[in-house]
Amino acid sequence: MSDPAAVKAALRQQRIELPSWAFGNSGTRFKVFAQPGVPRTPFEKVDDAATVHRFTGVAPTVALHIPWDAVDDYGQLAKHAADQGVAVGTINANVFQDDDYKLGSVCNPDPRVRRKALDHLLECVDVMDATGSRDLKLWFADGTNYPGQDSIRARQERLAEALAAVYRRLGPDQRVLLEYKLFEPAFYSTDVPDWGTALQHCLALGGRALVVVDTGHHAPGTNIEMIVAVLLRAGRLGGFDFNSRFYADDDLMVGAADPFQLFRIMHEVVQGGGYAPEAGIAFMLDQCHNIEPKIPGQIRSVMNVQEATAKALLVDAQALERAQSAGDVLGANGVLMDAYATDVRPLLAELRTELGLDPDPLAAYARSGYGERIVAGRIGGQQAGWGA
Ligand code: RM4
Ligand code: MN
Repeated sequence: MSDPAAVKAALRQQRIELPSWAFGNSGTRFKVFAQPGVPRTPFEKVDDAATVHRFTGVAPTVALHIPWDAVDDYGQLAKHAADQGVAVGTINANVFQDDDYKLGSVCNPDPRVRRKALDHLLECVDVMDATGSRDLKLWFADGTNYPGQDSIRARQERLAEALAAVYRRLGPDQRVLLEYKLFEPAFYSTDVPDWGTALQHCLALGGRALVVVDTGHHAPGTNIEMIVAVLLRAGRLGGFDFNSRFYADDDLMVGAADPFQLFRIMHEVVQGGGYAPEAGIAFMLDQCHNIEPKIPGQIRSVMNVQEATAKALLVDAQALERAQSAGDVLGANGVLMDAYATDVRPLLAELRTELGLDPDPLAAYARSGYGERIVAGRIGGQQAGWGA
């Protein structure tokens, strides 16, 4: 698709999900730097997410993390979101922040701890019922630090058992997205370390179990777009957790470290038929803004995904196919690079104007005074954060 009008029409359809935790305080294991104006409640996180949507027009859902976003009445939170023009998206479970989980959650050798972890996952499905969420996203910090510490095989069995129990509990329109991560916090073995392990568990569960690719969760140099292509072909790509990393997982802004990689990933998504809304792929951000302001950080991230997507949509698929079948190595590479080298910012500015938005979301946000209002208004209470 090299026709700019068609590219704009496709970009209009794009939906990017924001993570509630991006608006809370975050940091490293060394220090969390608090920022003024940070939300104290899930309701205020939703307000910030809605603000990002107001200026970008393509981020109408916000993912929750339980218990960080636990509230008494999820229906009320969903209604608050709707009043702000957004909706609650994916529900993320958290079985990594309790003393009981020192040796793991659903893979823990102690059946009592496994039960507790499973109960939390099932409770997350209750939350989905109340919010109308489609997806449950599971990331497990489970693993071991020392060879021999626990049985790798037994831990896989325990994992399979817990996943099966969660899968049985899902409603007919609900899905489970299983996320993998190479290492950390476990330093020797991680129970879901890679897409192969995740896919194997998903295949055992059924068609509504899908793999989620967190772009920061791979070894340096991993060909992530290849993983995307393979999962898409298998019909098991559930979504993305977009972020960037320079070294290990660090949740920097998507497209900041390697915009070319993001383009290559989006190219595989587009070519593999994963871009259309019917493909059901969730394009989510999973980021933390430790040192930069959070709402502009999210706006920038949304824009980075849009830019990579626009370039991927600009690839002349027919010319690429012709060059590929003719064995024209340089020609095929040239088609891809032509799209990547295109400055898509004017096209995106045009699209925003057509959508009734300001062509420059960051400047418009800065002018809006929202940042100053939340600093002045959110006084007292306990700022949200993940409390490292
Ligand atoms: C994990 C993983 C999850 C996210 C948490 C906050 O590393 O990426 O997706 O829920 O961090
Ligand atoms: Mn993630």
